[in-house]
Amino acid sequence: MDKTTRLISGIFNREVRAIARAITEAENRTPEASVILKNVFPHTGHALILGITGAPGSGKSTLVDRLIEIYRKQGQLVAVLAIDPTSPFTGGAILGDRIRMQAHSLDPGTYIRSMATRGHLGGLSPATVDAAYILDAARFDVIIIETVGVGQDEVDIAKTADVTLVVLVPGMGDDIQTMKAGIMEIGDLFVINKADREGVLRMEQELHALLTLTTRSDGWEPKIIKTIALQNSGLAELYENINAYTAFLERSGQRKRRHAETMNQRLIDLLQEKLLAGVLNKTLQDGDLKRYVEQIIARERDPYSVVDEILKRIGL
Ligand SMILES: Nc1nc2c(ncn2[C@@H]2O[C@H](COP(=O)(O)OP(=O)(O)O)[C@@H](O)[C@H]2O)c(=O)[nH]1
Ligand SMILES: [Mg+2]
Repeated sequence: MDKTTRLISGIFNREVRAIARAITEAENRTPEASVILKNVFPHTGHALILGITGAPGSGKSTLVDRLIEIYRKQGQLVAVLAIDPTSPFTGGAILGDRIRMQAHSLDPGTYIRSMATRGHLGGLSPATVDAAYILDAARFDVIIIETVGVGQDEVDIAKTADVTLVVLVPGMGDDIQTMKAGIMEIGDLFVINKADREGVLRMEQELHALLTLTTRSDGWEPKIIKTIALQNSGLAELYENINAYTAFLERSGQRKRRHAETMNQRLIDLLQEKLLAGVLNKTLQDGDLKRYVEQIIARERDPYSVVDEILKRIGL
């Protein structure tokens, strides 16, 4: 058996080292990752993918911690992918998450991994989706993806997850105003965490007013759940509402529809990634891009003809 084949069977046997190694390969976009994912993909589609997004410090990790407890009590296997926008090695938040989740990390029924974002481009890195497939194939029942809700990430998470929780805290009225437009389609459930703080009622009213402004195309009415994650309060209600939403997804046929959308997006993302890498590899030498940029700045050339010229070289 070669190395990659061993790694693949390690994933199916839920070996932590094999899983960790495979996710690293995916992050590095290696040829091995491609082999692993091709073998793993047919065994996916069983896990519940739970997205949780919100501002830094809103209590996402604390909520995740509580949710792990609930799912583990039901005998479910839980994996967490924590996406940190800063460096995964220097981010203080991640260190805090690690310490908090340490108790769980000793439990073989949970797997916790932090991952970097795509960097300046923002959004979920393609490796995050790959990691979710690897964990799904390892037969984790629930995969929780925690992302910081800044711009593109929260839109991406809604496209990837079966259920998306948007976490807010009292006193964030201005923030929901700016989220206004997309908020309904992004959040399936809205969590007002830190409900021990002042301004909960006002927050709830503002959010409720926003949610009643529009109706969702799937007919689901997003619920608002108040929690105090620190005191484990409201978590049972959150869990019940997650179940109510997944039941709705099945009943209404929306799960199938969303799955089709997700796969469509996945195909486009992969194609985009491979095409760009292919074009850059095949047609450009070191320094070419920089030279083009200089010519464009000097108005000797325009970006439109440069792109046409590059594509022509590969027959497009
Ligand atoms: N007062 C209060 N503090 C909380 C609550 N939930 C979490 N926190 C605290 O808020 C801080 C940030 O929590 P964390 O889970 O790391 O937030 P994240 O950045 O969204 O993952 C931590 O100090 C938590 O202990 C809550 O319900 N009430
Ligand atoms: Mg966190």
